[in-house]
Amino acid sequence: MAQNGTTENGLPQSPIPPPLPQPCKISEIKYTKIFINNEWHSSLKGKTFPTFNPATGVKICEIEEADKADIDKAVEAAKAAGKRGSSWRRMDVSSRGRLLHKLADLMERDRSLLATMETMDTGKPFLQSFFVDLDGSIKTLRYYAGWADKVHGKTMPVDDNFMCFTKHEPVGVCGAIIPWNFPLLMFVWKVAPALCCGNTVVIKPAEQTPLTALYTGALLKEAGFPPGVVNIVPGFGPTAGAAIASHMGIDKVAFTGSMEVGQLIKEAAAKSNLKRVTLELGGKNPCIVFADADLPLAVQEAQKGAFYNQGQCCTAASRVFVEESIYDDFLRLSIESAKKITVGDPMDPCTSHGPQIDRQQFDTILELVESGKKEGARLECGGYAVQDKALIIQPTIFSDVKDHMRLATEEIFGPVQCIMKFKSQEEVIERANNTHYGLAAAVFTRSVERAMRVSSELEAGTVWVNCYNALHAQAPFGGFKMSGNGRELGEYALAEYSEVKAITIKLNDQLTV
Ligand code: NAD
Ligand code: NW8
Repeated sequence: MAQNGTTENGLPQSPIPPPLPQPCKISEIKYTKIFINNEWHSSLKGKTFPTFNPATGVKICEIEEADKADIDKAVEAAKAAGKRGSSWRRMDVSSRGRLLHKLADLMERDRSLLATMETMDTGKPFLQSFFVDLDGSIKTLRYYAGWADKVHGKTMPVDDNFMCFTKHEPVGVCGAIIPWNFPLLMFVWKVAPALCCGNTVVIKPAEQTPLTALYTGALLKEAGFPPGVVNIVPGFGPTAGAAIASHMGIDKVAFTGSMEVGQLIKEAAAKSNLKRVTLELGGKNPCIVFADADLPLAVQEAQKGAFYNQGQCCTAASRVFVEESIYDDFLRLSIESAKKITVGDPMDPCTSHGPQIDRQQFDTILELVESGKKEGARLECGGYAVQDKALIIQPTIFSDVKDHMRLATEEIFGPVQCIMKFKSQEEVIERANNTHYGLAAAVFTRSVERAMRVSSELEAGTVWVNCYNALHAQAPFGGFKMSGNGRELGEYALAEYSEVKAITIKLNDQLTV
């Protein structure tokens, strides 16, 4: 809604606010099998694995488990769907765009259902699933739908006797391996640009969160994508994931997840067929608050940055540097605000903070909290699990965090905000950049000049000024340094999903007048 009593299209705003979206009643999960060639397949080995609701610990359903042989089958389907002469290959480019728009329409139609399913599988608050994950997914699909007929080559002036131009062609079969923190959004970030450029896809959702990806399989079929264009292979990393990374029939792999696994993926790609690799591997993102910042805004945004999605964001603001003169005020306001966060049942519209994804992540986070206490950081609030509420960790703030502590060097992936003090601009830039990561950073200041200077000097793929987690389908997203290779979203992602072919034609001099 625009302000001043009008909606975005200029019509008067209704005095009654629209009702909040409600979760759906899901009595049964319909899509639990491996999706190949627009059909649902059982696992060749006959294995299944359970997926749990992290808010209740209750098993939701069993999922057919893909292993190497199932991946082979999916790759064959993807290859056939993308081969010369196939309907997908011959489809005119604007129809490709229409199919992506159709998929976005179907996601809009089933938005409440998908948001409910996402919340069941991840534990993220329902309204966040509805307004962030679904909104981002639909916008990303529409953004790439628009690009489908606009991926141009160039004409190069060489010499008079040649005609030289480039064509952007699909890479071929694109593998994708995605994490559990934004299951549907990450699915779309990989699949939408891949399809926009005419590729076919074999994608593995995370073992913790396969539900919305599989549901989207049914929507892809309903939208009219030809069989084999997208194949969805739920399974585990060391089996199904590793089979994708080392597959001789896969031409490119896109991965989002941990740095350790990112290294394995690149190694497997190198040792198999040198497939193209794009990686998004998280960060230890600095958030710098200068004394001239709008303090309440900085407190609020830094906090959102630290705790959004229970801190399970590759972009999490996990190192907050605050200028000395406002440090005490910043800390006090942050603590007051963190204590007000409503923790609890993610299906409840009042909840803004739910459980961590699983017991393993929960234990790792609490172990890092313990390390912080031992290493001498000051625990200001939270720091423990919420009584009787499985897997929920109270939003946690540490002050007096020092650069060498594990809290300040390791990715926590939990609701832990680490607050540190700085004295000068030069010092804080040096400290902010002193990490192997380089995904995102933020600066809070009222000075345009300082914002320009500091954002230029920070080593990060994204820098937010006076905001946090401001992601858009139009803007490229990805890491400097060990946070990754390549970019997702925006026009830049198209380059990761196309091969450039240079065609040079010799012109016959005899025919010139
Ligand atoms: P992970 O890297 O193990 O998992 C991500 C994906 O990779 C999943 O689909 C998984 O099945 C797959 N995978 C795992 N091992 C694989 C292998 N050997 N070959 C191919 N694929 C493999 O991440 P995790 O164990 O779920 O989480 C551990 C840590 O990773 C977190 O604490 C966090 O620090 C980081 N993480 C980062 C992101 C991100 O968005 N960058 C997302 C999730 C986790
Ligand atoms: C694509 C994504 C978004 C969007 C909005 C708000 C908060 C957090 C995230 C986010 C198109 C349009 C909007 C977020 C999403 C993914 C990661 C980290 C943060 N995305 N958002 Cl990895």
